[in-house]
Amino acid sequence: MQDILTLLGITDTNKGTSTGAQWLASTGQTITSNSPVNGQHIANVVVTDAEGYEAVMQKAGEAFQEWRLWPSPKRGEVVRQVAEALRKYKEPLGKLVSYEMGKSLQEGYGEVQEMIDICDFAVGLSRQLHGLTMHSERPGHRMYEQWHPLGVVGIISAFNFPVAVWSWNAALAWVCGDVCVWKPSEKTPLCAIACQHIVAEVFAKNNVPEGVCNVVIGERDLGERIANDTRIPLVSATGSTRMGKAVGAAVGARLGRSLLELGGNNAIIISKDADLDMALIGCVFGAVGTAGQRCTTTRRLIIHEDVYDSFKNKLVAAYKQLRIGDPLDQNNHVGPLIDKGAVDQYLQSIEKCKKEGGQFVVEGGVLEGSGYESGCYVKPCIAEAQPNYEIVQHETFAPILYLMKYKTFEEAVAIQNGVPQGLSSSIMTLNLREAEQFLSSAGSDCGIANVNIGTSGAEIGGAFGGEKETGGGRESGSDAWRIYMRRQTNTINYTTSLPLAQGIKFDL
Ligand code: UN1
Repeated sequence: MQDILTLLGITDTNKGTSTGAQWLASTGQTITSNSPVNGQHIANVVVTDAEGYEAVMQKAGEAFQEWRLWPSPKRGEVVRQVAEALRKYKEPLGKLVSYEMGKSLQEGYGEVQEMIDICDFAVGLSRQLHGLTMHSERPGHRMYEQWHPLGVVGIISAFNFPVAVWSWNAALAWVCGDVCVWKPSEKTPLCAIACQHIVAEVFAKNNVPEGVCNVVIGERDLGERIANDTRIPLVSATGSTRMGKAVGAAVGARLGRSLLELGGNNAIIISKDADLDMALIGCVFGAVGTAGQRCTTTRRLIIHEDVYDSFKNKLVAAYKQLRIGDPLDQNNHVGPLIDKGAVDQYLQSIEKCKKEGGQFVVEGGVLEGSGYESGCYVKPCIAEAQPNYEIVQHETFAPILYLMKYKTFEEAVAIQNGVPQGLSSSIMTLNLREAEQFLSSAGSDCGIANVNIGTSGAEIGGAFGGEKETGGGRESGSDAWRIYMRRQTNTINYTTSLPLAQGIKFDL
């Protein structure tokens, strides 16, 4: 790992405040990054202090004045080169993601692939930041709309996707002409430092002004600073609903924009008309992939009574096959949770579920002994539960799967929608009527609704995000770029008189 850290510009103690090529000295305390893989200390990072934050905001403001004037295809060309650099660094960066966050190596690489893909998407987008034209009600007038850069975008990202979610925001924001200030999770600061090195090299080669790509390191107070900063017109925040409510309230109080991507409580409906073998793969990967730490993780299965027992037995058998251990070893399916705090939450949720009457058909527990020294490895588990249990209504960021039974399709949809969150949802069925009803306005209330695939692993080309307590934000593909720009409506009069709209007469 040491050679990878060196290659990615990481030392024993890293400065955590950067405007691009420059790393600013801060006097703040340091935070420590430990690997959940083996519990070992990786490196320290100096926290951004108030002065460092001001220096970054100053630079970001200056950089925006210049960056907004670059033609967007030229900005796109720089982002194309960022994608090239990410291709070059895919292996070491993917390994660092796996080592610092604990997800499987394949998923670490997959995350870097998502970064490459969004950069490619953004390059094309840089020539397609289209506005509409309208017909004026007045003769000799033309109306159209333009999309202009917005300014400084604050990006607050979570530990579970320590690099991809930032890139979904940053790649789009950059082609839109914005500059970014990134506060990564304090649990995965080294991934951010590595990305900053990779991007800074590309930016410097292209004479991109210092301050287009900034990193600040800190905890909750730094997030609050960003949320309250009127110089930041858009704050994009990914994390818990609790965090999102605080960010949304602070940004809303100053009438800024926020893009919130918060908790999910994602369900798959297993119809009696499902291909159960295919459904099994989607459900197991959805529930245990990333050790249940995706916001799109499958947390609930709503199973038709006719196939309930047979599908439950298939699940139990599949869980017995799961190999839990070092995520860097490609033979393992499930790596560790992020830290011991997450392990505690997992244990508490299991207890709570039992207290409410849940029956575990696959028992949970913390693994001990050789290979599990970090204390962060837990067993994916399955409980039979009722939809109204408090714990079932709640997102626990761990591999706990709840099984529920249904009789009618309407009942299944009601259970699926009957939680505070609204991110991702799926139905497994070969019945066209059911599939279409699930996707209709009376079906799933989530931002993502799938048929015959699981709830996780969305592609970058679609808009990503969800409703209700998930926060309503959309990022990544489709037209998610619009939130990073300001819309301007323009009306031009090319006649020799000045007629007023709505037929109003005003003679002097
Ligand atoms: C997240 O967990 O915050 O759809 C993002 C997925 C990934 C992204 C998840 N592409 O599972």
